[in-house]
Amino acid sequence: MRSTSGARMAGLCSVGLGLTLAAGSAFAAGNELAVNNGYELVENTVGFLPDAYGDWRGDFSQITVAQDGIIPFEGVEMLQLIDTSFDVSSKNTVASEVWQLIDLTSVMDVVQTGTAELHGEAYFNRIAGDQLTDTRFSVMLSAYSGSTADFSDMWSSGSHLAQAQGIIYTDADTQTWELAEINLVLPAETDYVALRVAAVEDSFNDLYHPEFAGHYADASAVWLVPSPAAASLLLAGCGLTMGGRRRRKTA
Ligand SMILES: [Ca+2]
Ligand SMILES: [Ca+2]
Ligand SMILES: [Ca+2]
Repeated sequence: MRSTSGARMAGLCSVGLGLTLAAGSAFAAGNELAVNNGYELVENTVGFLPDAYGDWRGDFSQITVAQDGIIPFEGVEMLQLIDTSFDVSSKNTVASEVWQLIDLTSVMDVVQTGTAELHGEAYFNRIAGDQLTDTRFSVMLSAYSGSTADFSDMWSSGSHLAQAQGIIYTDADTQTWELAEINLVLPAETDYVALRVAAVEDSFNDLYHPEFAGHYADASAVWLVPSPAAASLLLAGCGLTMGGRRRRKTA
């Protein structure tokens, strides 16, 4: 029992060290929790809602190379948000949303302390357009308990444990990408997180395809940040473990 507990704490200490080293890194290489966050692997992004990890899915959208005079923020592909539903039936809503469910297995030890803080971000850009061209985008993180297979029910009923949204209003310059970002402290009972990127009709509620004339997302990333509380907890834990070892040595 003692060795298992010690091994678990040693794991936490090494996780804490990794987080400290990653702090301040722009793209947090090696700690990225989202899959295909730069949309460089072409996949079908159209469906109702995802029910498994690592699958971009949502409203009518596509992964594309540069177009409309817009060059991807990173790599050679980006996500185009096109309509506010995943089929052609209803356009009377105002957000084109694409989701990915985030697997927290690699950081579950930290999540279970109840102090883990996730950072979510995405870059957005759009055509210049005119006064009817929509400008608003957002990135959202939502924490859930239970199975990813139940995500659509949980989302529909608003049954998240915690949620945060970052909103950005984009400019008319196709050469610049605007960053939306958000941090969310995860309740200890969190099993998985949903990342949502969205374009929103804030200028004109178009009822016909395409509802968005040239709206894009790229570099949609999620990583764990070391909150001061979590860092203190981890440092205290590491100190206690080392002290315990020293005491045993001298005994
Ligand atoms: Ca990309
Ligand atoms: Ca821009
Ligand atoms: Ca609409």
